[in-house]
Amino acid sequence: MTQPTLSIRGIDMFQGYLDPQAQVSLLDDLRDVIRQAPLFSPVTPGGRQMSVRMTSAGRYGWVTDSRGYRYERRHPDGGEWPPIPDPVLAMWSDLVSTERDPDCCLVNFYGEGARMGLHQDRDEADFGWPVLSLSLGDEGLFRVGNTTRGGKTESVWLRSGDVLRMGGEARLIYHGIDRIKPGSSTLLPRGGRINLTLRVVD
Ligand code: MD3
Ligand code: FE
Repeated sequence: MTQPTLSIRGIDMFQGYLDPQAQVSLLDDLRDVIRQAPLFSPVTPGGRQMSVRMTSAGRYGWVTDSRGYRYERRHPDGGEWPPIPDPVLAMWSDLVSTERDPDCCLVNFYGEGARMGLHQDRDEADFGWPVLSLSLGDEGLFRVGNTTRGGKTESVWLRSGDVLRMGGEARLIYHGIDRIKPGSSTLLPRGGRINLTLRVVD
């Protein structure tokens, strides 16, 4: 059983879960994913373009546009999402469950200046399943709030190879990424940060 290195408000952190060699290898798999399902710039239902670019792998992908936030079986370009890479599924089996695989692996790309405001993840049918997240590339300043809007927050830097698990009460906690630290990792040749988020959708 892998033990968390740190827990913040019920969010379990596994710092350095993936070693540098495994990160490089996974990056190759992600290049295949992005070749089959190119990153796109999502627009919120309110009409604002997000600074994070996204794509997905798995049975479902997460999308947003003027029609709302939701999961879809196809990429906005019309094709099916590629399969979730095996090393990502192995991480899920180790830290969450061998009973079932996640339905969606959301791929978020943060270039310099990209951020993600405080939000809850609540587009899924069953909050009983944890969410798992992996950080790759430049460090990102992660902000953790509460299960309701407002109140005090805590922040922690997420580094390349770090994994977070959000289950139980923490599943519906408000969270976001304030900024990334350009040049803090050599994993991505042109810099930036990638976050993978694994979820059971239906
Ligand atoms: C806490 N992504 O895609 S990962 C997202 O780094 C998202 O790209 C951020 O928030 C990123 O929705 C944060 C950490 C994370 C992911 C899901 C959570 C924290 C969470 C769900 C519930 C609580
Ligand atoms: Fe989120």
